[in-house]
This record gives sequence, C-alpha cells and structure tokens, in this order.
Amino acid sequence: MAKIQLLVPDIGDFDSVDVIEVLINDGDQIQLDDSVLTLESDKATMEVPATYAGKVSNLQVKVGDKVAKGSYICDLEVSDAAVAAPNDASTEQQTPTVAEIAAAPAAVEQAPTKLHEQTHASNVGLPIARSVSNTPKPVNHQSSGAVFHATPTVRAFARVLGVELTQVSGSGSKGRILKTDIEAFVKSVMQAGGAQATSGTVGSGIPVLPTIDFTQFGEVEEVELSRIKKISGKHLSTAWLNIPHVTQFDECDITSLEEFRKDMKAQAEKAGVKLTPLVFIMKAVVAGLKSFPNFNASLSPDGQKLLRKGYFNIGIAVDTPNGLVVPVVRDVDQKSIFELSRELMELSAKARDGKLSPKDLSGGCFSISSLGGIGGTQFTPIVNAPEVAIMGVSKAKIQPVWDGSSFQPRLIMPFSVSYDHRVIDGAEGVRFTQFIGQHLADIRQLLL
Ligand code: CAO
Repeated sequence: MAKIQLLVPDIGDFDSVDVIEVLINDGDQIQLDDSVLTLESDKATMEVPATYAGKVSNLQVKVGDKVAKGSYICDLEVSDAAVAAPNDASTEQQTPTVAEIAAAPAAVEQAPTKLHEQTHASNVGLPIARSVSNTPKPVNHQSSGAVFHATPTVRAFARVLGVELTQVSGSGSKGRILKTDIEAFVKSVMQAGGAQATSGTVGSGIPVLPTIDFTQFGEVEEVELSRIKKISGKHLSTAWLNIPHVTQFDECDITSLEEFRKDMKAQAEKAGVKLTPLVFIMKAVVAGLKSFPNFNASLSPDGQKLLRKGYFNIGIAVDTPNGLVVPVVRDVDQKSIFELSRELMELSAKARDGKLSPKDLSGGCFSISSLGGIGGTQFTPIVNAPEVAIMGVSKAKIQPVWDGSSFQPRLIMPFSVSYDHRVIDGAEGVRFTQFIGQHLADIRQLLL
C-alpha cells in the first residue's frame, strides 16, 4: 500500500473557492471518481472527484474553508499498482479543467476532466503531477451568474430524469435544491404539458423564481392564502403573462360632478342609495365603449379576430376581507344612476359576505378598479382577461388650475386605463381616456 496526498485539482482562474460540502470522512473507503468535495464559486458549483480508489485519512478540509488549486484535501491509502500507473500525457494536454467544464455545461457528459495530484514527494519539493482521465461529475452552471446548490445525490437524480437544475427552485437552506424540489419540478412540468420539459422552461417560458429560506434572516410566519387570493392570483398571473399591457395615465376635473353629487345626496338617501362618483364613472365608461368599440371586445381564441360586444356589462373590483373579486353590473347603459348605485351596494355587500354567484362574476366587458375612496395618485391595473381594457380610479383632490388669468381650486381626479396593446394602439388609448375625462368633467354630455 502507498499513501498519496489528494489535492484540489486545477479549478481555473479561481484562487479562493468555498467548500460547501465535504463528502468523505476519515476511514471511508472510496472508489475512483467518487465525489470528495463540492466547491462553489460565484459562477458555478463543482465537484472534485477522487482520482484513486483508497482509504481516506488525515482529512484536512471542512465546510466553509476556502480552497484553491493544490489545496491539501486528505491522504489516501492506495494500492501500489495504482500509484505505479503511468501518466497519460496526451490526456493532460487535451482535457479541460473543472472550471472550463463549469463554463460549458453542455459538454459535461462527454468531456473528461484533468485532475492533478501529488504524491508525498511533493512535500519535499518534488511535485509529481498526474493526469487521470475520469468521467467527470456533473457541474452545474447558470449563465445568469446566479448560484445554486445541490448535493451529488440530488444532481444525479436530476440527471437521471433529464432535469436541468438551472430551472429548479431550491427550497432548502440557502436555496439548496432538494430531491423534493426536483420531484415538484417534474410534476409541474408534466401538469403543464410534457413539451415544456424539452424546452427547459415552465409556464409561459419564463424562468422560475428562486426559492429563498427567509428564516435565515429572521422570524417568519406562514399564512395560507385565502381561496379567493389563490384563484384570483392565478387569473391575474395568466392575464399579466398573456396580455401586452400599456397603461395610459390621465386626469379629469370632476368639480361640477361633485357639486351635482352633493346636490343629489339627500334625494339619493331618500331612495335608499349611497351616491358616489363611481356610478357616474360607469356611465362615462359606457359612453366611451360606445364611441370606441375596440374597448368593448375580446380577442378570438386564435388571436386573429376581435369580438366586439353589443352589450355593456361593467365589472367592478371589490375589496373584501378575503381578497379581490370582480362582480359584474349588467346593462349599465340601460340603468339609471340610482339603479346603478343600488346594484353596486348590493353586489359589494354580497361580495364582502362571500355570497356572489358564478353569474354575478361572469359576462363582463370592461372593468373598473376604484381606489378613489382610499387614496393614491395613480396605479396600473391588470386587464381582466378576456376583456381588453380596465380603468383604475384614484383619489380626487383639490388642485390649483390656471383658467387663463388666475388659479382656481378644482377637484381633479387621476385615473388610468390599462389596455391590451394587441387590440388597442396608444393613440386610441389616449383618445379613450380623454373622452372619459371630458364626459366626467361635463356630465351633461352623458345625456346626449
Ligand atoms: N375621489 C375622491 N373620493 C372618492 C372617490 C374618488 N375617486 N371615489 C370614491 N370616493 C369617496 C366616496 O364619495 C365616499 O365618500 P362620501 O361617503 O363622502 O361620499 C368614499 O370615498 C368611500 O367610497 P366607497 O369606496 O365606499 O364607494 P365607491 O362607490 O367609490 O366604491 C367599491 C365601491 C366597492 C368599488 C369600493 O368599496 C372598493 O371595494 N374599492 C376597492 C377596489 C379595489 O380593491 N381595487 C383594487 C383592485 S387591484 O388589487
């Protein structure tokens, strides 16, 4: 038996690489090619394979150490025959370093790695470099520069299933990829359609977000999302991913609208309704939809036709303790202001009590999300697919407006309209918001 010193091989330009795993212990009997260490640079995770079979002793490295080429890992008791094996100089010339392999993951399965070891002779200044052709261990790399961790077992498991680790979010400590993450990834790909497995993507082709263990930074409370949030979250993500959104910001002077609303307040109360600016906004929107029919439409499933609707049902986003819902007020064009107010009160009460029926939630043409009763200056609502546009209303406030000779205090309401740019162009978008603004500034126009 002979004793050799196992050293860190050529790992490219890195002169100080973290040891993230030590895969051997003193006394272990290891085989040629067994992984002994996992190293991690800021660009890649690399495994250092054993270049001899033998018994480990005098282990020098622990997790957290930094190593470079030539760092002493451990002693190996190997057979005399193994030490006497001749060098293969040609292999040394042709084979890439571990780091080179890390930079070219596609070549990993074919390329042998060059590993240098030194016998005890190196301790007295006579290094004997040996090159050994090994089947390299997998090296994982993300071109984005992001780092991920996975144990050799997990990497082997991923390799067997053909899973690219760059596509998998790790749920372990420091984002480490676990076997269960690979299983969950495979499951999600299978559920989303097998074709995506070959393209190495999930969902709509976007890379998945990394999973972070926040407990490493402090205390974390886990709260289950409400059923509504889970459903609306999926719908919002789908809309956000499928629709090329543009948001047009605008504002309008609702001073006279507000005067009228206040004048009508007592009458409204008598009729048992609460009159807010929202019902006037709904009426102005319907006038806009009639003048700009592309806003009252949906795209055909093949995306080749616009399906313009001859009815005017408006979805109203309602904030409930369990999350956002969008009940639909039907035939807004055919209802009076008080009728709309009553329906809005009933629908929002039903929404907050969790009593909306599927019918209440279907058939919308265009949605309005009003945060005007709360605050904010502007926001970008997400189009409620398959609709093609949505209006976001923010809080009106008194502002000085120049009338040509002096500043006048006017009630200015900011609002926005997000639309599907496949259907609506920017010029049409701003014409629509101006139309709505003008009709809210002078609500007499709604009578025409
Ligand atoms: N500017 C200034 N004040 C406004 C306003 C605006 N744009 N819009 C409403 N107000 C006022 C109302 O007039 C009312 O005041 P008064 O009692 O003095 O008349 C007060 O704000 C409260 O109004 P409201 O919010 O109760 O009523 P509404 O008709 O405006 O809205 C509803 C009804 C159901 C839309 C609303 O309660 C709601 O849920 N809004 C949140 C919607 C939401 O979450 N959207 C975000 C979706 S994206 O996550």
